[in-house]
Amino acid sequence: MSIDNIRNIALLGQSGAGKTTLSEQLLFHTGTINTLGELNRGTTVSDFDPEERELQKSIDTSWLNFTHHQHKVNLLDTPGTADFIGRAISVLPAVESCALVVDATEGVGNVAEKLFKTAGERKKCRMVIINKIDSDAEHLAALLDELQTTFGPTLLPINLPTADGDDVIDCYFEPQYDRTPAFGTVESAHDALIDQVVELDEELMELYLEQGSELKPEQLHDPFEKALRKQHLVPVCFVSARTGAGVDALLNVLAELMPTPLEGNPPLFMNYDEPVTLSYAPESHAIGHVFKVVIDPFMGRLALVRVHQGQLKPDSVLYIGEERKPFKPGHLFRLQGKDRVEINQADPGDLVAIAKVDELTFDAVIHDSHDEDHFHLKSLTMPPPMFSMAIKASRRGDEQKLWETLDKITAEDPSLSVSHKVSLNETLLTGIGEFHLKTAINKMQNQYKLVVETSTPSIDYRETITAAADGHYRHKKQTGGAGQFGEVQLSIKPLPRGEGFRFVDKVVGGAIPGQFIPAVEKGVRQIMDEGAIAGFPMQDLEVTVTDGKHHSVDSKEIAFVAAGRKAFLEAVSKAKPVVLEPIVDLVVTVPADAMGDLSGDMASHRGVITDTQVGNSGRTTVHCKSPLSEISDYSQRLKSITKGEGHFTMALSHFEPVPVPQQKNLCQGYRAKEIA
Ligand SMILES: Nc1nc2c(ncn2[C@@H]2O[C@H](COP(=O)(O)OP(=O)(O)O)[C@@H](O)[C@H]2O)c(=O)[nH]1
Ligand SMILES: [Mg+2]
Repeated sequence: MSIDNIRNIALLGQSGAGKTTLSEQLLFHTGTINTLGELNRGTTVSDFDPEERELQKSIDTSWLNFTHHQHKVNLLDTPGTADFIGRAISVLPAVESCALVVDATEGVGNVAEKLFKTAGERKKCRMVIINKIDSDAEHLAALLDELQTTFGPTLLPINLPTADGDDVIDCYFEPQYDRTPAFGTVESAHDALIDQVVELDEELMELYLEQGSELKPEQLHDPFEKALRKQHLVPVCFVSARTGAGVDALLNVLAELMPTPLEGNPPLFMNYDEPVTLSYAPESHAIGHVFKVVIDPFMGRLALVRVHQGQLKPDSVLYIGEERKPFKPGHLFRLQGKDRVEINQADPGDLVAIAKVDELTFDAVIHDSHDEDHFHLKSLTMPPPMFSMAIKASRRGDEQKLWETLDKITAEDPSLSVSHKVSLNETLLTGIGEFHLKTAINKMQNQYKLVVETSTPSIDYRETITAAADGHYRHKKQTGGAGQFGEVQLSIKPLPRGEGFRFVDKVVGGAIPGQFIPAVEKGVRQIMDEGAIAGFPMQDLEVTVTDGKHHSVDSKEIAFVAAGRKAFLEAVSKAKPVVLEPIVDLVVTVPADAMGDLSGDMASHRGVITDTQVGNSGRTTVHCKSPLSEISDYSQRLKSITKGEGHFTMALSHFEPVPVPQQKNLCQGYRAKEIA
């Protein structure tokens, strides 16, 4: 397949905008499938995963492909919920262009907005597809205005819907001047497009002034691509994925106007820290990038690769990054949803799947020469993970399986990760939101048949003191022959937040001999780690050893460790100790009419609103500070406040004392046994 015939396009958009339905229509209209699948029967090509069939929405990206006018289009149908945004962003390196699908009845949506802006930052050529014109043709003009306000005046229609929403009218290829669209005129839409395209090309501008609007699409092709590349133009199309209206016109736009791999902006490859330019000549060294890993519980692992340079063949000898050991793909596949078609080579610019190579992980670069050992793609800005859940196997003996399954689950999703908290012996699964984690756990249970128990993770509390105090302890033991003796006098005082721990030795005259001071510090540090009042690590205090006593025979290290611990515990008990809790900065985006409910909810969960910004399109961005312990269920709460329209991010801000009632709860049951 010649590179000029390849198009790689990601469909982005809010969940429910109609991406999956539209993908099905594109396959149907190109004769790739003979019948249209249905979402509510779970028969679409794209939403094939059992979880997707049950939820009736996409939770992962699928790769589909079709041919139109001899052009081969690889289409990536991505998910559009906040929890799965990572699975959409992570496939951007595979494509030149992104098409944002907008629901005409709902507007663009905040996840979609974020995705579209991310695509812009990643230098993708972009277009907008306004879907569902069958159900709302009246408000389309206002919607286009709103989109232009959000994304800029470079959004220009390439066709316009009819008033009944049954058809679209071409304004570019062969403008149908005699037809009347639902809004605007074909002529003004056509002229606005041409004006925009010729703006970047002086020669063409002159020609345009001579020829007027007689310029043919062929003359305009290269400047059109340039305008897309420079993000000077974002064409807009109208469709109904339900009725099929506008789908043929859209196919022409995708195949004829969206860029080939050569026409799009080049991939952001680096060699060490230096940007590199690739060559698309077929004889160049092969370079591919793993943009996605899919693991089927029965069929095993598949790595989806974008070929950026050279060719891949089943018997190519390939290296992964800096690895010395080569591998051969064995088989190469093209995917249509879950179906695999074996192919005998993958050409530059195309996508390909490689089966059963465990070492192929997301973002890996494969190549056939050591010259490219240090090639990597400029890293993506992924959404920050916000939620963790403690997880363990319910059945004894399943621990190994738990680790293997977690490994598979996280391989598929770059925004899921696993960590182990040694102090609490907890395995934590961390992701974007609650729904994200729950979907992963469902998959572990349903598809991998692993029974797991989950709990809300332990919050990372701390302890500190709020006053200065002294402590004293004499450790004396007489067991059989040898005795133990050590006596410690110390004082403690609070340090500013974030200062950690300081230990000062002010003992004079050898009251405690120098060699035993480290033993005193060791005792104090043990309590710093274990906690004095509630079992959490202590921070932000200074300990000064002021005096003590020793015994020439019975003084040993162990005696001073014990005396240090207990003198410190006594001092802490007098120094008004408190438990500190993590406070996070939350940034929440909600429809303006949800503001009242949002602030009520914040107030009842100890949250404080610090700033409010009213944005375009009726959305408001709210900055808040909230205790982490109060927002483990925030995605649920926000969903019910905003009917699913809200979206939030969070990051650690600082530590603050827990209010008195919670303080008592936390300290209950934890008894510093050693305080006499
Ligand atoms: N009226 C109407 N409904 C549509 C259209 N396209 C999709 N839908 C419906 O919108 C819902 C979401 O569609 P889906 O394809 O799953 O959206 P996705 O989340 O963007 O993939 C489904 O109920 C579809 O039947 C359309 O053109 N018109
Ligand atoms: Mg979908």
